[in-house]
Order: sequence, then C-alpha cells, then structure tokens
Amino acid sequence: MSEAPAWIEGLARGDRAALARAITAVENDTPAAAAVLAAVRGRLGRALVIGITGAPGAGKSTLTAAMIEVLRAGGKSVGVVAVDPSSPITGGAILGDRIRMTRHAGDDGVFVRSLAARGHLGGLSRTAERVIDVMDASGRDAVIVETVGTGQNEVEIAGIADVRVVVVAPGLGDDVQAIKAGILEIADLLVVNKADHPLADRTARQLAIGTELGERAVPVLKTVASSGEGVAALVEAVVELRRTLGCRRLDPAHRRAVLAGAAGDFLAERIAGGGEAIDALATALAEGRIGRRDAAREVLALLAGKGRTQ
Ligand SMILES: Nc1nc2c(ncn2[C@@H]2O[C@H](COP(=O)(O)OP(=O)(O)OP(=O)(O)O)[C@@H](O)[C@H]2O)c(=O)[nH]1
Ligand SMILES: [Mg+2]
Repeated sequence: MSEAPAWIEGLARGDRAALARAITAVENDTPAAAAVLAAVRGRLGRALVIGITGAPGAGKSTLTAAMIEVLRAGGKSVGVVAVDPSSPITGGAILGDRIRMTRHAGDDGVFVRSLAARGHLGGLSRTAERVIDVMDASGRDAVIVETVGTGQNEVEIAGIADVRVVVVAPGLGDDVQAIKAGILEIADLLVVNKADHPLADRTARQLAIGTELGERAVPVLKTVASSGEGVAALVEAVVELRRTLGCRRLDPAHRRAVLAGAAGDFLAERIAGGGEAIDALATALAEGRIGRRDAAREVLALLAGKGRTQ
C-alpha cells in the first residue's frame, strides 16, 4: 500500500475538497483508494442513510430536494448519491437532478455526487456503498441515495440504505404488478407523492391494503414534494425508523451478502473460463445427470484442486 496522501486527514474534519477526492478515489479505484478505506474504517454508522427509489417521474428528485430542505433547516449536513444504473455515463436524468438541486448549490452543508454506471469493480452497488461510507466517515449527518428506475441493480443499491423509501405516484398503487415488483418488498416506508393529485388517497389506501397482506406492515405516507407538504413528517418517520433499524452496512447479514457477492463473482469468472472438467460438469448439469447443489459442490472442489481431473 502506498503512503496516504496528505489530503486524507481533511476527510475526518468533513473538508469538502477531501471528501470529493476521497469519493473519486473509491469510485475509480485509484491508488489512494486503499488509504481512503483505511481512514474510513472505524468511523462508520453515524450517518442516517436514506434510500429513495421508485418509478421514473414519481418525484424522487423533487422529494430529495424537499428532504434536504427539511434536514438543512434542522441543522443537519447532507450528502446525496444519485445513481442511474441504466445510463452508461452520467447523463441526462442525473443532470436534471443536479439542476433541480441548484437551490442548494452554494450551501456547503449539501454535497451531491452522481455515480455513472460504467466500469465498477465488484458492481455499482459496491461502489455506491463505498461512496456512502466515505460520506458517513466525513461526518455527513444524512446521506440520501436516489436511484433511477426499478431494476435489480436499483433495488440492490437502495438496499444498502438504513431506511428504504419507495416513492409511488398516484394511480400506480392500483396496479398489482407494482405491489408484486421486488421494489415494494424492500420498502421500509411507502410514500405516495403528488398527493395534490385526486387519485392519491385511493392509491395510498390500495398500498396500505397491499402491505397488510405482506409479512410486515409498511407505513404509507403522503407528500407533495413540489410544495414540501408532508415532507417534515416523512423525515421524522425516517429518523424514527432508523432508531430501530440501525446502520444496515454494519449488519452481519449485509456483510455476508457482500462476501457472497464477491465469492459469486469470482466463481462465475473462473467457471466462464471453462476447461475440460468444468465443461463436463456443465454438460452433466444440463442433461440432468447431476443436481444443482451437487454440481455446485463439485465445481468448488474442482477449483480448489481437489476434484476429479476429468
Ligand atoms: N403535482 C405535483 N408534481 C410533482 C410533485 N413532485 C414532483 N412533481 C413533478 O413531477 C415531475 C417529475 O419529478 P422528478 O422529481 O423529476 O421525478 P423523478 O422520480 O426524480 O424522475 P426520474 O429521475 O426521471 O425518474 C416534475 O415535473 C416535478 O415537478 C408533487 O408532489 N406534485
Ligand atoms: Mg430523478
């Protein structure tokens, strides 16, 4: 490991420039990344990390801006991580988000960073997690993670947050598919935004019924992000939930999942490389001559060098 750059000590003081450099280091996995991660260790778990996800146009960015307003009024410093896994480069959607947040542009208490989808070692969600870690360690009181879209990647990224808020627009709650989609399953809180819309009450009721059928009760709140109505109550509910849920990134189950992901990626890479024994095993699995678990065990043994050579 190379010597830690001098700017790293500014991170613990919440220095903006140091924060920006540290995020760039972990995002691009530069030589300074190891020093950043070392500086971050032991300083995690203080920030309230809020995940905002939901269908395009539901009002996530407007709601994020409104939540920033409430948090800033309460004297809290805020970090924002905007992620768009669907766009290969930091593009239109995120640019739009940035513009909407210009109200906070001159405010040192607000730090916004967009994450592009391309080229992340260990996946975008792993990078997002590291960026959140850096913001947390730099003393941000709250970190808001906004993801665009509702794919697997987005659900995974939102899953890193301590409190996961799923934003729904009026009308969408009537759609059973929306309730079935994995996105609602990860919600700690459901928000029907655009509550100024006539369908909002009905959607909120439908969602409440939908979640009652599930394994746990999920609170349903209503907001008008564009006017700020209901947003203070939302922030209050999020803070309250964080008290019981704790810091998700420090959770052993989450850490195991990260390890499982790393192991899975490694295995996939090795198996994709093929070879006589691996291809024979793959054929046996495809033809039903061996079960999935047995095949998995065998491939592990093979890669560990203890399996059959043929
Ligand atoms: N009437 C009304 N309009 C809203 C409200 N919140 C947001 N909007 C509008 O809805 C549109 C979409 O809002 P965004 O905040 O960009 O939504 P988003 O979910 O971030 O959208 P993507 O990032 O593109 O997925 C904008 O025109 C907002 O001004 C609300 O509470 N009421
Ligand atoms: Mg947005």
